[in-house]
Amino acid sequence: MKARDLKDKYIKFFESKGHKEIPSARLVPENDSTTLFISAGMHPLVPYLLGQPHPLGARLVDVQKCVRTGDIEEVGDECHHTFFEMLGNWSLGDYFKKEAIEYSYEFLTKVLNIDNNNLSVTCFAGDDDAPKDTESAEIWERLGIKDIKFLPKKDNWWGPAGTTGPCGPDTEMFYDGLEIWNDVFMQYNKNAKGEYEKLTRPNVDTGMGVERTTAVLSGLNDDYLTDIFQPIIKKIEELSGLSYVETRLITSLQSTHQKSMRIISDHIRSAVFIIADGVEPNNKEAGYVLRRLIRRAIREGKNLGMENNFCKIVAQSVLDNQDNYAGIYPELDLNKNKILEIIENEEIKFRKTLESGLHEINKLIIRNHQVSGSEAFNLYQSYGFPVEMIEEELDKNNLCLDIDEFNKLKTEHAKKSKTLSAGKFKSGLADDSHVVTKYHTATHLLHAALRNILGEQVQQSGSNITSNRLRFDFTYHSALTLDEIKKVEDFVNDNIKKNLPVMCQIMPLEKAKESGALHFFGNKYPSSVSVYSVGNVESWVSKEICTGPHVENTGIMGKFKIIKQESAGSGKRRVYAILE
Ligand code: ALA
Repeated sequence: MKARDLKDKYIKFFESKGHKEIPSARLVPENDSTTLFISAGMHPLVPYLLGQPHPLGARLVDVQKCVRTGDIEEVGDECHHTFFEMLGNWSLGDYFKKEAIEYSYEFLTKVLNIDNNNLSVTCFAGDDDAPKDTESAEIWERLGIKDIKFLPKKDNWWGPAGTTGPCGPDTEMFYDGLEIWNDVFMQYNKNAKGEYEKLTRPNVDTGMGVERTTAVLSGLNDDYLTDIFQPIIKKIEELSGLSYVETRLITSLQSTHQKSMRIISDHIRSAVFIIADGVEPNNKEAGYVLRRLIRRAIREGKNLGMENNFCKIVAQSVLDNQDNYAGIYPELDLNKNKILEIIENEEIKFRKTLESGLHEINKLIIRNHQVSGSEAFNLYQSYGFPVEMIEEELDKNNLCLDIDEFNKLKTEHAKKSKTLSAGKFKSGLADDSHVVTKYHTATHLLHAALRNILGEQVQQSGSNITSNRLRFDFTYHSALTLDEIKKVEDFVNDNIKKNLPVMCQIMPLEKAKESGALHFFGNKYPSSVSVYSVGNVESWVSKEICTGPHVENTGIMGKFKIIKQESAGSGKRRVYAILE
């Protein structure tokens, strides 16, 4: 089966059950600092799962781009990926267990024609927080599923996506023992104290991984043999002169080659999608993940003897997979030149880094006849120099690295960053929602102020909010003068003092655009959108297509102050601002 068929069938099936299709959200969460990437279909829908009405109603369906980097070290086997697509259907307080399970069953057996006997399911076994999910099991039983297991929270409970938020027991579906789908019954909200409060309006959230399910349905035990990855693998075979499936080779060598090809195709595909959503390689957060993905791909290329620049060519094969992506992700086509250029430049840069790293290693070898674990960690940390290559260099000189010391430092460092990112998670939308909400409205006023003072060429190109500050990127050619900064601040503060109402209207996309509501150029929006206006609907100060949430009146926002400005790349500026 082709991945595209699965996606089309899924969307069509749920449309026939009254669901509205929504476009995939960008991979980088907007106005949400809780995570670097969208990691599940429900993730962009959190405000709606918590009760905000969705402009398209209570039944939604989509295919959502996701990135999970927690599993990055696992990539290389048959079924792990950093980027993947997730199919999902949602009931926002509409249907619950009975319909959700019946829809899943009907789709699997009637649309995908899976034999009942090849299906098995698991349900939640119950614990102190929530009871055993006998209801789901009974529904499955009535439908004729014989293999039903009850498993504890670690297996049959999903969410919250962060530390707090909607979550609940789930029921998972397996085809010949392989998991293909998960129906989550979001009945609880985990609060900051770690308690599970019952939601007044329970939701259904489901997730089906496109890569895994396409493979399983095609009778393949390797996701990389599907039409999603084969064009990329073919390109790597061509570039390396090696075969993905090579029967003449001894098994271990073949599997090393396969592993490298999988890592390259996974990582470059991720890089393509991440760049398409506006991220550039750098040493921080999402940009750093992107950098690591490209670098890891280059390192794996070395295992296949690919010493010349290849990432751009592999990236092109992802962009060329029109069968799979055309029409769903317009951002790929819109940004194709930029994507290829960024990937190529990053590769050139990294190859230079490798050269200077090698030089550094050889200097250490000549001087000290050794590279210590901490020197190796420094090279790894500051140059991004792969430790395997340090080991290889030492090996050439009959030396060997104290890998235990290196690993100890790496683990300590990872622990530190984990604590940092857990802190980051805590400061996000989920926990400090009212502070973040104020910053969100401040972002709209700032956007309006910049356009008012600097001119309409100013366009938002990104934003990020924590509970301590907002960051706003926009198109503009030069640094703001002190006078301009003062004027922008005054504009925002005047409108805060006026205690203006913030109104939300739901309208067709075309009408929203006609009404002058600002929106991201190139974003794919649903046919009906919510438009937030600050001021009166007739004489607004700011009007933007946006998912919210926002304050009801500007008066409660406090005093707005710009604390820093810097360049955000060519033709782009970045300002940081706080509310005091
Ligand atoms: N949110 C659920 C998942 O990611 C459906 O598996």
